[in-house]
Amino acid sequence: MVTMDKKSFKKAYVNKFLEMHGIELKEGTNQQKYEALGSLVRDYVTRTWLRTNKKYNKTGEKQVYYFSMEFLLGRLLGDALLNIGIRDICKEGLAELNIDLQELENLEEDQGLGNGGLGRLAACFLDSMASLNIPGHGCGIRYKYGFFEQKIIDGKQVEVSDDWLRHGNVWERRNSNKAEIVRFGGDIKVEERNGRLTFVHVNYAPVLAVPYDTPIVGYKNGIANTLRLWSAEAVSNEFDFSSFSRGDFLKAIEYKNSVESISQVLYPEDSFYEGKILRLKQQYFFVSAGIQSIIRHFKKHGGNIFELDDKISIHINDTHPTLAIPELMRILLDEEGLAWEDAWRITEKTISYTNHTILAEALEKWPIDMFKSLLPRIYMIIEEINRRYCEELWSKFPGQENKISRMAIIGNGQIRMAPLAIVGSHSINGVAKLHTEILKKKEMSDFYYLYPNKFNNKTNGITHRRWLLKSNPKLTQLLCETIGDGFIKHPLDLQNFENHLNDTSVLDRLAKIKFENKQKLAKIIFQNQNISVDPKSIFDVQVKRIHAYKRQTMNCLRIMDLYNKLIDNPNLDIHPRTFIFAGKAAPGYYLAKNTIELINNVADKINNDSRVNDKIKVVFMENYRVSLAEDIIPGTDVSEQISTTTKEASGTSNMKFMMNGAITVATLDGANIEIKDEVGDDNIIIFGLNADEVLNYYRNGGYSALEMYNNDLRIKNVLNDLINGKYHNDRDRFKSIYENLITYNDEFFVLKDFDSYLKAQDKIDKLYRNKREWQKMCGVNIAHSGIFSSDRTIEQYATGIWGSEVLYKNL
Ligand code: 26W
Repeated sequence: MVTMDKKSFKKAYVNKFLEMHGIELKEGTNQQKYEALGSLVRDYVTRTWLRTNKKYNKTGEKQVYYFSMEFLLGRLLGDALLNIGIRDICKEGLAELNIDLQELENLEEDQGLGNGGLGRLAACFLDSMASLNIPGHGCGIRYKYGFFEQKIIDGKQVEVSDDWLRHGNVWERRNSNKAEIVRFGGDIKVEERNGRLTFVHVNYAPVLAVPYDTPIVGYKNGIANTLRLWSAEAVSNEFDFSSFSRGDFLKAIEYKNSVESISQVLYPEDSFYEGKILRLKQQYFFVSAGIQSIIRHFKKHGGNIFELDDKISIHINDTHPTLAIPELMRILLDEEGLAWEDAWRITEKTISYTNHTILAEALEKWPIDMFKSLLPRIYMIIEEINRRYCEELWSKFPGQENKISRMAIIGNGQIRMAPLAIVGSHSINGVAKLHTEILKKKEMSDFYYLYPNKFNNKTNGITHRRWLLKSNPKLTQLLCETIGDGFIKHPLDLQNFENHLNDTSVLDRLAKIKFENKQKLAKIIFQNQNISVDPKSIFDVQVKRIHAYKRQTMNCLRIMDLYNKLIDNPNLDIHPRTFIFAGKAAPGYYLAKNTIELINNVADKINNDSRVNDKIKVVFMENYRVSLAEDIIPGTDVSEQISTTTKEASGTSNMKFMMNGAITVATLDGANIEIKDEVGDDNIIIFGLNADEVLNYYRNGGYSALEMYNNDLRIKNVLNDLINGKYHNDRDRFKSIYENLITYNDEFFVLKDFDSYLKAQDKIDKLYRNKREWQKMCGVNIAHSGIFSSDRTIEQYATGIWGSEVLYKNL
């Protein structure tokens, strides 16, 4: 926490501006003003950062390293100001200089180095670790281009590269002196040295991994942890390797380009695995650099390698960083000279793994040939891990050949990352109760039988600092006035808000705050999309990645149905609604892109039909990202969490919405179940098939989409509308959606759940008209959202998986 007053802040800011830009403040552009502010705040943070690192080195506390291919941080300025405790001073001080803080904050590029839930979870976790005094650091890739920027042109998604570094990045510090070399390709020579077989890597292509460090500031606790992102560079020319010494210029350029491509761009797929060699290179690149630097630092400060697992935890975010296991083995065996058994024991105790999806198509497996030539030594180690593990399997399951080949790490010409992650970690967790149960009973049941004690649940969470304090200051103010500010450090205290829900003046204020947030959102919608929407209408929102299992299609079909009903009966008695969508589709995912186009065409048709315009409007907001989510969520009335049951591992936007007082319409999937358990049946609208029913259909069949079509006129009409030219002159335009539902028998039960979804929406309509009851429901949701703070989640990881001392209780 930084202590200062407004006057000294102003002085420091004016000086900083002058120093940086060499002109007077009043002559500067907003961009320059933002840069000066960022730089000043960075200076404040730097002192804290230094102190924190000193403290960690001195106390020798256990360090946690969170390895992730993705960190979806969003903007950092606002959060940093909040966490160091000078946001108000800064806001007021700038105002006196005629500068609007919010305007400067809006100039910051989102740090969008992630796809969706998994990447944002990593960012929330970093914030919670720092705020709970846990020495926990991120390790990932500094992609030159983050998640693509989405433009909507003629209703279609167009991808534009995200050049997020073009104005520089005030938060990062390049640490060339801490670079590591990562080795690709080459051969392994086996030699005997002092009676021991040693493995020497020769003829490899070296890649220089340069770390860029960003401080992660804890909430008013004087802690700044580190997010270390690695950038790939060519090693300098002095490096001796044979092809270059002949002065082969083109080869040298080729080498440089191929090296730099490693950290060039984030893969925009978040549910579908493709065996791309570049992705494998990315994975090994950051994992190897990260582990090498951890061990180097550990030894530099006198660590005993046999005590590594007491002093260090390495957590892998899904299977993407699984090569941490063989890489740590490599270092312990080849560089530290440990025996296999010792190295294995230490590795398993150091590493833990979270699974984030049960979608089979997301499971990573690499072709052996490709893997072996890229990472020859790592391949040898995986082979040996697999050999020993299969021996264990043979002795536990004699004669069960099928089972063993199913569970093996290597099989069918591929290396399977999930089995490797399970075998090499001491803990495997799912991200919500149902998800963990499905892992244990179904997806990973063979492994659960083998290692029952490794499996556990850690229901996801979100940082209430960003998703409530920062994004919804008015609601935060109301909460502070009614229940005090204790909930900021102890989010479970939000429960006390429930005691105020019979106070009509509190409910009035709650309603007023929601309305003002909706006005603000309406303004943004108008600015960005040029559509005017009425803040008095129900804001009904589905924002997330576009995917068949998330069922944006079902949402769109019910809007089409409602439109039909309104045309048939202009007096239909409904409260006006604004349907808001946002989300990106993977560039190669045709069906998802087609869904975006459908939504936009439906929006166009409806928004231009004066017969229905006082009742419904549809908006697709371009370029969904963290900063847009911060604008949308506080202004939402209805949160759509409508995935096919069993498919959404947890969901995290569901938690953000409830924390901001939206009512959830949900299937009993992922963390929706836990939200329902918290708020009670009366404060959430549940619909659709349950998990047993879905699993039963998948196992035994018996579902016919065509039957649904033939027996329900509403379904027949909206499906026909997909192909009769109503929403596009080209009748084939939305055929893929139609065929998915009818010809391919609706894998995600859109039609099966349709009726119950419509009923859920009718219920919302009725509830919303009873203003007082609605406000109370919102209040109950807010009051019960504390358990979904990522502080709770991180405390459970710390005590249940990492074994790190949790000191925050003593704060
Ligand atoms: C190999 C390509 C790929 C890349 C990323 C496959 C799968 C992923 C992620 C596991 C997808 C993801 O983001 N999963 C989401 O993780 C969130 C955080 O736990 C959950 O809340 C979401 O339910 C889950 O879909």
